[in-house]
Order: sequence, then structure tokens, then C-alpha cells
Amino acid sequence: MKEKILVTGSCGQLGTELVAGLRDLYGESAVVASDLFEPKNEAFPAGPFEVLNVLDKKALTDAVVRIKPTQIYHLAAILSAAAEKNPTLAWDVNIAGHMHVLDVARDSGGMVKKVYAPSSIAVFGPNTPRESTPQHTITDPSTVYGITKLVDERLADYYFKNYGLDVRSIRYPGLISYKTPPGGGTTDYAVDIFHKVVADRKFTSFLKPDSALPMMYMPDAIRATLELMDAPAEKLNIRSAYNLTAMSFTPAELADEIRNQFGDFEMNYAPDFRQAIADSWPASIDDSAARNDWGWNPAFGLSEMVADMLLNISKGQPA
Ligand code: NAD
Ligand code: AKB
Repeated sequence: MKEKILVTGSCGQLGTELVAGLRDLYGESAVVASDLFEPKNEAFPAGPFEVLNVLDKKALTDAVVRIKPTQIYHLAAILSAAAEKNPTLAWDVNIAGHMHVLDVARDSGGMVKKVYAPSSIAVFGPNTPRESTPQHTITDPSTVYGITKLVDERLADYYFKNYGLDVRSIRYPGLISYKTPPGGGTTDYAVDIFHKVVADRKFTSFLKPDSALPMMYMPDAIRATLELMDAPAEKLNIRSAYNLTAMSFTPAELADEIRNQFGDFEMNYAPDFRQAIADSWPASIDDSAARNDWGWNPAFGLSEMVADMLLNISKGQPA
């Protein structure tokens, strides 16, 4: 079947690279990217683009009628730190926007065959086991972002079971990439550090030195997403969202690896409100369900990720 794809929230950290990955796979004209605004980043891949606010259900419905997508990748969201600053906006975008996408897909008369709507490690909370957090465990998020992502997971499962909508999802850990700045999360320090170290040989972390979090390099996240969406439906036992990980490290461990590969720099620590968010999230993740059901296997560990980030960020520096 010839696929046609609509992506919401395309201009963000994930969307910029997922749109490129989807266009490599399905062809440039088969993937319509969308966001609240036209792409500003020169790294954004060329191809069809629409301005689309997922809170406007009529505009979303009209876009789906016009574009006739067979798959929707719904990436529009407000991330953890940004959501703490504007809980109402986060509630609206993350829950109402998500339901609009599910409703429009459900009501498309079978035209939209699959929906991808990512979740996050933010669905876990202070009473969740922090090490090797299992797929099925306590989910008592203490952030607005986590609460909304948990509702989204339950809705995805509900639409699958009650309406037969093929919704798929991953609980991404912190995503590390160099093409687009992260959009207001708690794991953003692990991206910012590379830019500051390469430019100034100095970095101040907003998390404590020993604050471990699960992370993944963007090429692995893109591959995981495409592999999950390509997996036979009957192999998928989880319709809320799959746990997924590639590595876990603390700010001090990341700084040590950057020093090993790049040389010395000054590292300071000034924990802020994001420390409490990080403290409520897992330190490491058990992703055996993803490995067993659809063969997940990450390619990038800490040292491979640091080498690739340094290489690519150094290329962007003045000689
Ligand atoms: P981002 O903040 O970088 O990008 C989100 C995009 O959504 C932005 O371009 C923004 O303009 C757009 N958007 C916001 N409100 C919108 C609206 N009303 N209508 C249309 N677009 C709107 O986020 P991201 O990192 O690219 O995240 C994408 C998805 O992946 C989200 O669901 C997020 O929860 C999930 N995720 C990301 C990470 C990560 O580390 N980046 C980790 C876990 C989960
Ligand atoms: C954030 O920190 O908010 C995101 C996430 C892990 O969902 N990177």
C-alpha cells in the first residue's frame, strides 16, 4: 500500500529528524510535516509543510480530509519543564490535542491505519522503582507533563481496545541530538552541555552531579520509532507505550566522558526546579518488552553518542 503521512509538532527536537527519516523511507512528497509555525531551522528537511494547530479540531479534520494520510505521527506536545510553567497549556495541548488526533483517525472511515503518539519516562513517579523500572509498575507522576502523558497512554490503549484504532507508542527517555535544540525538558542539560563545552569550555548543570537518568541518542530513537511502526500488529502486546532505553548516566559521568574525548573544561552545578522532576523519574529502564515484541536493540552507548555529538557540534564552530 502507498503510504501518506501527516506529522504534527514537526519542528521540534524529535520531529525535525523523524520527518527526515520518514521522507527517506516513503519519499519527500509522501510526508506532510506540520506545526504551529513554518520551520525556522535550516536543518529542517525540504518537502510539504502546513501550519496546523492540533487544538483546532476543525483544521485538523480538514487537513486529514485533504491530505488523506494512512498514518499520523502526533508529536505536538509541551515538555516537562515548560509544562510546569504553564500547566493549563500543557493540559490542553497534551490531552485535548491528543484526543483530537485519536478522534479524527478513528472517524476517518479506516483511511488512517496507524497512529504514533509518543509517551515519556515522565509517566513514572516517586514511588516507581527507580532502577530497571519495569514495563508494568507504579505510575504516579508528580509533574503536569507526566500526568498528561499517562492519560494519553490510557487513551491510546482505550482507542485500540474499543475502536480498533492501531495506536503505537514509546516511553522515550531523554533524547540527545545536535540538529534541533530541545524544547523545554528536564533532560535538556545533556544536549546543552555539548554546545557550551565546545563553544566556551564551561558548563553549569541544572541537575546535581549524581542525578542519573535514562537517555537515548536521536538516531536510535528514530530507528526505534520506524521499527515499532513497521512491526506486525499481532506482535505488539502493549498499546499504552513501550519502555525503551539505550543508556543511563549522571551529569558527572557525562562530563567525564566528554573530558576523555574532548579535553578538560569547567563544570559547575546549580540545581533548579528541574532537580525535583529528575528525582521523581527512573534512573534506568527495563525495556525487555520492546526487545521481545519487536526486536529493539540500541546501537549507541555513552561513548559512541559523545563521539558523534562532539564531531557534529565541532563542525558547526567557527574555525
Ligand atoms: P519539542 O518541544 O521539541 O517539539 C514539540 C513541537 O510541538 C514544537 O515544534 C511545537 O511548536 C509543537 N506544538 C506545540 N503546541 C502545538 C499545537 N497546539 N499544535 C501543533 N504543534 C504544537 O518536543 P520533542 O522533543 O520534539 O517531543 C516530541 C514528542 O516526543 C512529544 O510527545 C514528547 O513528549 C515526546 N518525548 C520527547 C522526549 C525528548 O527528550 N525530546 C522524551 C520523551 C518523550
Ligand atoms: C523532558 O525532559 O521533558 C523530556 C522527556 C524525558 O519526556 N525530555
